[in-house]
Amino acid sequence: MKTRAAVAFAAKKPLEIVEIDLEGPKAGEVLVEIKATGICHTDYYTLSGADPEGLFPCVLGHEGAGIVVDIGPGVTSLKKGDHVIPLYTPECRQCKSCLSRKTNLCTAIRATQGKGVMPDGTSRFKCDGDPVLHYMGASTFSNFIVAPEIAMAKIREDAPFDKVCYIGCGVTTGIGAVIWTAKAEAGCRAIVFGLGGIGLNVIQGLRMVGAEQIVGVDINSGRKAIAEKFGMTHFVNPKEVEGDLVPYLVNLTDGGADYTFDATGNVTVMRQALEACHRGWGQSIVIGVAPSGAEIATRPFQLVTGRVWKGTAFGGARGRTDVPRIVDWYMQGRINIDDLITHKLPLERINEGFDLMHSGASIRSVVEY
Ligand code: NAD
Ligand code: AHE
Ligand code: ZN
Repeated sequence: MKTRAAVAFAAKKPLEIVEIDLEGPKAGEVLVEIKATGICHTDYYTLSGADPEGLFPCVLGHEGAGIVVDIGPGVTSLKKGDHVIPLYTPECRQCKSCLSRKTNLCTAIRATQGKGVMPDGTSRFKCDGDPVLHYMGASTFSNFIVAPEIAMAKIREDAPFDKVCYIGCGVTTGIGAVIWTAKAEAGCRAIVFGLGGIGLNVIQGLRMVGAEQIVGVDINSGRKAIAEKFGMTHFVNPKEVEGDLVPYLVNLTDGGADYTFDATGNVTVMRQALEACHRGWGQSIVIGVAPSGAEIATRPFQLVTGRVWKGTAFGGARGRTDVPRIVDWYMQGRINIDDLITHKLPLERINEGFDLMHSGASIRSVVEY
């Protein structure tokens, strides 16, 4: 069949809207009509050439929602008509990682997913007869996709696609980093570095668990009002702090935060986030994806004296289990997604979504098909 997609033909080039060919689902795969997709910073990271796994040509996009329109042989967990959110972190429930209960990083299809192909080693997309690669097992910048059934969360049918698509990455990553990775508790003090599409969801996760102090740090003071709406109690613009940022934050949090979160992808900020943790127990959670080759540093003394450095992918969420629950939280009014979706675009204008992100004008742009 044909599908309309925004194709990344090369790094650093605008996406091109073209009609490409999509082969039907093979064993264990499903065909999904994507109804809406969010534009995440990670899509730009790959397009910019900073991702060591970045391959071209490919169909980017990893934050979407849609409807199953066909199933391949052997598919048992989904049927035509099911509403789904594609998962770049699948959940096979059988691999060593899934069975360990210690991580959400399912390994069942990671090797082929990282090469931009389906588990049989081939791509379902073609343009003028040449293969076009998948991205993060999702490729939600295409109106139709094929993906393994273990990489689909089945969700309730009354959930609006143009809102819950954001649960496919940003919402789950931010809230999950608080509740599953940090396991932050009521009454804690926390600092969130970067108040964008991820950091604002960290803030709402902290409010959900009952954090007492939620400090937001961003070089864009335009983020203060929206962050306050989501639960931030104190705002800090590093450019307006006299002297070093870390002692300022340690003082503001009465000796350092119980939990800090990097949602910038900047390794200097990651160090500040670790060092702003409380001596003895503070935990710093790395969410941001740093450019290829970047490294983190600190004095080992920071760890010797009890600070903990951790990272999180997809907020530690087990997609098929946890994503439908987060959709329920949205439908019950327990989390706010609507106010973070600042822009809606048709596929033809998808490149504007990246411009809006870089200028700081948008939190999340969503493309509706
Ligand atoms: P975004 O561009 O919407 O937001 C980033 C924010 O950080 C902006 O508000 C910006 O002003 C702020 N910022 C930039 N430099 C700063 C600095 N030096 N100090 C303080 N604030 C600074 O991006 P996003 O969509 O929120 O994504 C944030 C990061 O998280 C990206 O690196 C993205 O790739 C990554 N990410 C990781 C996961 C995961 O599973 N680990 C999932 C999604 C996104
Ligand atoms: N391909 C990059 C890594 C990018 C990365 O860390 N991706 C996160 C999700 S970001 C979503 O917006 C992730 O889940 N990583 C776990 C995994 O297995 O990829 C690189 O540096 O190679
Ligand atoms: Zn993302």
